[in-house]
Amino acid sequence: MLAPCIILLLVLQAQANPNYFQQRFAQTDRNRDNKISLKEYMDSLQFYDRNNDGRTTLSEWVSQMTRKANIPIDVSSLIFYVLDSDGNYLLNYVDKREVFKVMDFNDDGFVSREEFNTYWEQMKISVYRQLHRTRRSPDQDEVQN
Ligand SMILES: [Ca+2]
Ligand SMILES: [Ca+2]
Ligand SMILES: [Ca+2]
Repeated sequence: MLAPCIILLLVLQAQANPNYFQQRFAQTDRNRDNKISLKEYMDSLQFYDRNNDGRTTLSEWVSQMTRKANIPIDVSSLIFYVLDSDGNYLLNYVDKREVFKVMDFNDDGFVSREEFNTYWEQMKISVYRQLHRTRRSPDQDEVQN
C-alpha cells in the first residue's frame, strides 16, 4: 500500500499546475541556452518581488504560488521557509545564491532543466513529508495500526 505522504503528494501533483515549473525555467533562462546562469537566477527574484524592493515577502510568495502554480497556502508557506536560508522571513539575493548552489548538483556553475526539475521534485516530497507529520494526530496513528 502507498504511504499516506505519497498519496498526499499525488493529490498535490493533480491539483498543482503541471506546467508551472517548466514555465518558470523557460522564463528564467533568458538567453534560451537551456541552462540557468547565476545571473539569470538572481534576476528572477523580480518575478515574485512585486513591489521591486529586492526581496520577496511571504505574502508576495504565497499569492504567486497559489495563483500561478495552484499550490495550496500551507504547502507554499512551507516552501518559503525552506528557501529562506538565513531565516529573516524574506527571500533575497542571499537565499537565491544558496538555492542556486544546491540546485547546481554537478557544480558546473549552471542549473540545467534536469537539475531544476530534480530540485523541485525533491522539494515537493520533503515538504509533503513535513506536512504529513504535522497533520497526523496520535488518534489517527492508532486507527492505522
Ligand atoms: Ca541561460
Ligand atoms: Ca532570507
Ligand atoms: Ca549544473
